[in-house]
Amino acid sequence: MRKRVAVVGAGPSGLAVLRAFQTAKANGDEIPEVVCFEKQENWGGLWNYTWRTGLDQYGESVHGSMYRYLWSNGPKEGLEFADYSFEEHFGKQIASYPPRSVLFDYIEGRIKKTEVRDWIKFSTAVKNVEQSDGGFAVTTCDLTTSKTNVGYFDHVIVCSGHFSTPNMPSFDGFERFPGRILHAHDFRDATEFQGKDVLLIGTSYSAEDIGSQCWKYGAKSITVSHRTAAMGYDWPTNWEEVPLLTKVDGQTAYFKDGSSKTIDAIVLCTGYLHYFPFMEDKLRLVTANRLATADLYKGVAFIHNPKIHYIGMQDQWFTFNMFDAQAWWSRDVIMGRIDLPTQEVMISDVNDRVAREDAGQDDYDAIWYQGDYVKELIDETDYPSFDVEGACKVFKEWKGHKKKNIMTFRDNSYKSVITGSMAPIHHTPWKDAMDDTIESYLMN
Ligand code: FAD
Ligand code: NA7
Repeated sequence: MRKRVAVVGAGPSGLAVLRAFQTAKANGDEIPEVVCFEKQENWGGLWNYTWRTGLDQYGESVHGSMYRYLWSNGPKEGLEFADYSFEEHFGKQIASYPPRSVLFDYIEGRIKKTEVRDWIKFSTAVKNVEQSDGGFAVTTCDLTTSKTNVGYFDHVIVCSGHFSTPNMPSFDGFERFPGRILHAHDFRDATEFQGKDVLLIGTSYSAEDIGSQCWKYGAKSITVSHRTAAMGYDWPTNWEEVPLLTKVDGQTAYFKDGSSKTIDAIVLCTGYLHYFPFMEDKLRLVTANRLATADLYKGVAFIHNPKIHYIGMQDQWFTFNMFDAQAWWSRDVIMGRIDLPTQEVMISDVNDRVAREDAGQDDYDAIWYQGDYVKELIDETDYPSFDVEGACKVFKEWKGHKKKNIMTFRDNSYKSVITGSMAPIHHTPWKDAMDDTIESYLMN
């Protein structure tokens, strides 16, 4: 009997899994039957932009957290697929910080040329995964007909992402605040905040980029409130960093150092939860957003039932090529090319990864830690090896460019670690580039 594999989600991680199996098939190997369930109408995960927030037309929670005018927050040279370069896709080298639509085009370009779209059931949400007869019963709902179906699979690969379910703290006075309070997940268009005094809570990528978007599209002022430490960049003059919010009273926000500010809107850039309500309790990953996730052997196989794999559940420096490395490894475990050790060994692997991450001192250690992880997986599979060290160096340069000037870092370019060619400098500085269409971006 051919094995059956269920894949939850057709974002970059799910598509990496489909690509891994399709590559094996193209090499003449006999592969399992792979069925991918995707609750949206199209693939691409977060890169598949939606204007919707809250619930969708079927009453499902909206997955999308991306917004209009979003440009890559890291250089594309750090995420390039080793088996499909940007040059192969676009027919030329392109600048280093593509807008969302350009990256979406690249993601789907690799997979569009294959038969794998037929492996995906779109508008189909996975509602429940539970153990059954040594395998798994997977309950899905066809959202267009509301019909439920149960299928049986030998393996389930969870690729449902973890930047969709907001972490939503509350602060004193929120219930009476006269303006808008939203989470980064629901932020869609910075022009909404033109001429407004905006308060952001949080100091990571969402705060940095949503603040920058609001600044670029004409907010009157940006105030960023931190719990642990300020971001410390050399911000524009109408931008300030303040300690944690203590309360709001009417339109006045008060901070821990006793200072206050009049504000029009509050954006909670307070991160996301790993949320898998469709997994039965004993199969559900429970972890913080970190590089060494809890309970995943090699960052992929769930130690309490290693027939369940999770892809892309780490906090991310590396993205698309790390998902590929994980997908190839997962495929090879399922196809019997890689043997799993005893549970004891798997547990000690997880503990060792946690200890090594904890021993790191700073972001640079974190980048190299994740780079080493990507290398480790690639070495165990036939995913094309690439200069991971070079990608780490690109991330290091990127961090230097951000430190130098947070509003111009996207005007830099880097060398591809896949093809060795240098990216062009984009034709318009990011702060002046209001047109984020693919046509405009490719005009170099
Ligand atoms: P996702 O992209 O989240 O895809 C998961 C898929 O699973 C979705 O299509 C979803 O509909 C589907 N799904 C979920 N639940 C179910 C279910 N129950 N049934 C069926 N289908 C389901 N990374 C970068 O490399 N560069 C960037 O510039 C960058 N910017 C980002 C900006 C924002 C605002 C956010 C939130 C993230 C950003 N990321 C960026 C990181 C991003 O996580 C990855 O690039 C990538 O999208 C992760 O892919 P994924 O497939 O793991 O998850
Ligand atoms: P992150 O990277 O998880 O960061 C979350 C931020 O929110 C971080 O600065 C936290 O501060 C802060 N936070 C969390 N809870 C609170 C509370 N209760 N009060 C104040 N501050 C809080 O999430 P992002 O959304 O920025 O980034 C996720 C992905 O989206 C990323 O990959 C990007 O590419 C886009 P802390 O430092 O812990 O004090």
